[in-house]
Amino acid sequence: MSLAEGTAPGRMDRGAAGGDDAEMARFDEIMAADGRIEPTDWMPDAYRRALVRQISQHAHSEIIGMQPEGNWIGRAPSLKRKAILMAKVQDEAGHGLYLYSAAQTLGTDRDTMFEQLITGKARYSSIFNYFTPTWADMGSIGWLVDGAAICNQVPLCRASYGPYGRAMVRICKEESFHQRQGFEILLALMRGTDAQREMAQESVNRWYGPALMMFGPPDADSPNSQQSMAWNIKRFSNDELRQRFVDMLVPQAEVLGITLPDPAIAWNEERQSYDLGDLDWTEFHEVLAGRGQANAERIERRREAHEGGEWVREAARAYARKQAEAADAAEAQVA
Ligand code: FAQ
Repeated sequence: MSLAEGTAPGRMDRGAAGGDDAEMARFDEIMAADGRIEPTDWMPDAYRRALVRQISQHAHSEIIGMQPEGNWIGRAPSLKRKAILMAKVQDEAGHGLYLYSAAQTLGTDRDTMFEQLITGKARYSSIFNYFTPTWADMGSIGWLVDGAAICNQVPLCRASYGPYGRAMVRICKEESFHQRQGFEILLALMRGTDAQREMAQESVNRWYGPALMMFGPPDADSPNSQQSMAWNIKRFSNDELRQRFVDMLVPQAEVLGITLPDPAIAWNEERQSYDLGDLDWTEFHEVLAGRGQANAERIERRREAHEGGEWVREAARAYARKQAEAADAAEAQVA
C-alpha cells in the first residue's frame, strides 16, 4: 500500500487488523517517539505487509546469495581461502535464518516464503543474478556487495520492528568481516602479477554498477521508500545510501590501486561528496523481470536444494511426533 504524500501514518486504512482508535493512537505514538513495535503489539495491516515484504526479500537474498560464492568453495586458491569462504557462506545461511525467523513473528510461515521463492514469485536482490567466472569475483563480492549491504543495513539496526532491528545488529557485525575479507582478496591480487591485477580490475568493472543498483531504483522511481521511512523501517532513501557508498568506496579504491569504472566520478567541493554518472537502469529492470544472467539457474538450484532436503524435514517431523507421543504417554501415566 502507498500513502498520499504528507499523509500521517495514523491516517491510514487499518485493514483486517481492525484496531480501535486507542490502538491506532498508541501505534502512532510509538512511531513519533521512534520507539519499537514488538510481535505481540497491535499494528496496522499495511505496516505488517511492508515488513513481511522487505524482511522476506532480504532473507531470500541471503539464501540465494550463497550460490555465487558457493561456486568457488571447491576452487579457492588455498586451504586458508577455502576455510574463510566456507565460513562466509555459512554466515549468509545464518543471516537468512534470522531473517526468516523475524518474518515468521509477523505471522507468515516459512513454508509459504520458501514456496514463493522456489516458484519465482518472490523477489531477492538483483545482485545475485550475475555469474562469478573468476576468483577476483570473490574479492569484488566481499568489497562491493557486502560493502553495499553494510551501508544499506547499518541503518536497519534501528528499524522500528524489534525482531528485524535486533537481527540486523548481528548480521552487520558479520558483514563487516565479509567486506574486509573481500578487500583483502583484491589487495593480494593488486600486489601480485600483472595478470592478477588485470583480473581484479576486470572483476570490479563488472560488479561496480550492479552493486550500486542494490540500493534500489532512484528515489523518484521508488514507490515504497516514502512510507517505509515514515514508519522508521528505512532511515535513508535509496539515493542517499548509494551516495554514501560511493563516498566510502573512492578512497578505498585508491588504496587498492583500482579504478572505479565511472569516468564521471569527481569530488564536488560544494556538496562535500563525489558526483557520479548514471547507471544502466534498463539492465536493473531486465534482471528484476527474471532476464538476468543467472536468474533461472539460481531458482533451479534453490528448488533442487529444497527438494533434496525433504528427508531432513520429514525426519524432524517424525522426531517431533515421537516426542509428542512420549509426552502424552507420560501425562497419561500420571493421570
Ligand atoms: N533487487 O520502492 P523500492 C546482501 C524492488 S543482502 C531486487 O525502492 P524498497 C548480503 C523492490 O523490492 C541484499 N529488487 O523498494 C549478502 C520493490 O519491489 P516490490 C539484500 C529490488 O523496499 C552479501 C521495487 O523494486 N538486502 O547483500 C531491488 O523501499 C553477499 C521498488 O523499489 C536487503 O534486502 C534490488 N536491488 O527498497 C549475501 C536489505 N531494489 O517489493 C550474500 C533490505 C529494489 O514493491 C553475499 N531491503 N527492488 O515488488 C531494503 O533495504 C530495501 O528493500 C531495498 C529496496 C533498498 C532493497
